Amino acid sequence: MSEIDSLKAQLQELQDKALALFADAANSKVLQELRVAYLGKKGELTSVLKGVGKLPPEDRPVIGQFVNATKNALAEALDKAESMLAEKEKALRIEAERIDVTLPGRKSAQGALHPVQQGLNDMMAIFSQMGFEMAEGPEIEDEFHNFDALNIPAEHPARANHDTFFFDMEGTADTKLLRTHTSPVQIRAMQACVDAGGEPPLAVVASGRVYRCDSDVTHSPMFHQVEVFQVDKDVSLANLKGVLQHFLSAYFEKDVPIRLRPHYFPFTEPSAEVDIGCVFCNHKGCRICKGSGWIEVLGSGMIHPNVLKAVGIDSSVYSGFAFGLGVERLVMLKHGIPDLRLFFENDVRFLRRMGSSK
Ligand code: 2NL
Repeated sequence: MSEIDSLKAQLQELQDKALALFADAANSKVLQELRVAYLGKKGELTSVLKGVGKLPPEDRPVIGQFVNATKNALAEALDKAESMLAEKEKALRIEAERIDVTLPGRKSAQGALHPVQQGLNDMMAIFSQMGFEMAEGPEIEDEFHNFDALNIPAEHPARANHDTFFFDMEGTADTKLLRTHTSPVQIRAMQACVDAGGEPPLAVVASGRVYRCDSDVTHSPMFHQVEVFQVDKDVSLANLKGVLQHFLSAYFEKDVPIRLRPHYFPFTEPSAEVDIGCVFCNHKGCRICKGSGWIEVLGSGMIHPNVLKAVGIDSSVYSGFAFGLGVERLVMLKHGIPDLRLFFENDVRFLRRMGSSK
């Protein structure tokens, strides 16, 4: 075979092999490698071209045309295969990235207020609606606001160390303590009114954490109180009972019977404990109310003249009632919660069961 025919055959063979490989290329990366292998500087076509030099000069243009045709055929086939692969790869990528917009969304967990906070908010809303102004005060108090102003003298058992958390304050005259009730907030509210040159009528509801050095099944060292007072001319025990009747029926969401039982508090005179008809047996008598049909819910009374005196309100002109309640106790009664400790363990099963979106 002549030199030129052999070269033509080589070129034809190269083209046939290349076109088959291009058509089979699995992806654009393989195709790119094939482009380099055939059309690159050190590629197959270049090595065939080296044979051209050995041809007689008159044959060179003929084979030159043939080489160009092969080169064009390869380039064209590569471009075609490349765009086909690009199409295919794009289609695959779009399919892989497809989002099913009909799938249901992922729900995020919804929190809820702690049952004590919920109860506290409900109670505050009721008093707020009745016209009582809301007040807050410090949890770290002094002896005057927590005790003296409330007619609790130094020798009173409520002041004994076993009930109160005192701060260890070396070389300081003013003893600090954690408030044992929300009453000092009320004292501060009365003082603020007098200091501003004002005078009653005053109607205030205070709430917050209180602390007692006491811990067992029915007592927590920290609990919550809501406390209410009203001072004006001619405020009577009848006003107290009316406010209590409305509040307790609103909170328990039914017409609960109430009764006032004589009691003693240093800061009120007369004082009374307040019972509601037992919510467990509907006032009939059961194990929980010990057969009486009544359950104690809070303490109350007419503000002692010494308390009004301590804040500078004239007790010969003004009188007032006051009452205080334990939030945990009322929430337990409303929801039939059997154990105070459930409020502080933060077991999510309990919290979820009690949870509301309020
Ligand atoms: C209870 C009893 C009570 C008061 C709190 C009060 C406040 C002032 C003056 C007079 Cl500034 N009294 N508060 C009165 C009676 C009872 O709480 O057992 N709470 C859990």
